[in-house]
Amino acid sequence: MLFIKYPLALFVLSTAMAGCSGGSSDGTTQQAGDFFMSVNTTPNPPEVGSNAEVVATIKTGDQPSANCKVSFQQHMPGMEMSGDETVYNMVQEGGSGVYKARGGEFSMGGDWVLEFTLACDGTTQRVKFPYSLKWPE
Ligand SMILES: [Cu+2]
Repeated sequence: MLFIKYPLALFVLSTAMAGCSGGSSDGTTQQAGDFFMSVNTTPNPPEVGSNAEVVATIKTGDQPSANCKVSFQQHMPGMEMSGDETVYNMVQEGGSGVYKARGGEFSMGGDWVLEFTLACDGTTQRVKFPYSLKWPE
C-alpha cells in the first residue's frame, strides 16, 4: 500500500541511489488524516551548501490526491535562521498528486525539517519530515 510508483525515471534513479546511502529520510511516508504523504528530495539526502528539489506524492488510499494546495517551509529546529519564514509553493503535474518545488539552501550541517502545509478538500494539516545533514568532509 505504501509503495509509490514514480512517473519519472529521475525519481526511480534517486530512489535507487538512496537505497545505497542508507539515509533515513528517503521516500518516507507519513499519514495525515486520510492522506498519505511521501517525500523525496534530489539530491537525497540534501547536501549542505545547495538546495534540493522536493517532490511530495500524496494519496488517499490508492488514489492520487489531486485537490491539494501544498507548500513547505524549511528550517533548523531550535535555531533562528534567515529563510525560516519563506514559503515554497509546490506545483502539481496535472492531476498526478505529485507536487514539486525547489527549496532554499541548506546552509549548515545538522538537523533540518521540511514542514509541509497540506490543504486538501477543505482540511489543512501540517506534516514534518526531518533530515539530518552531514557537513561536507
Ligand atoms: Cu542553523
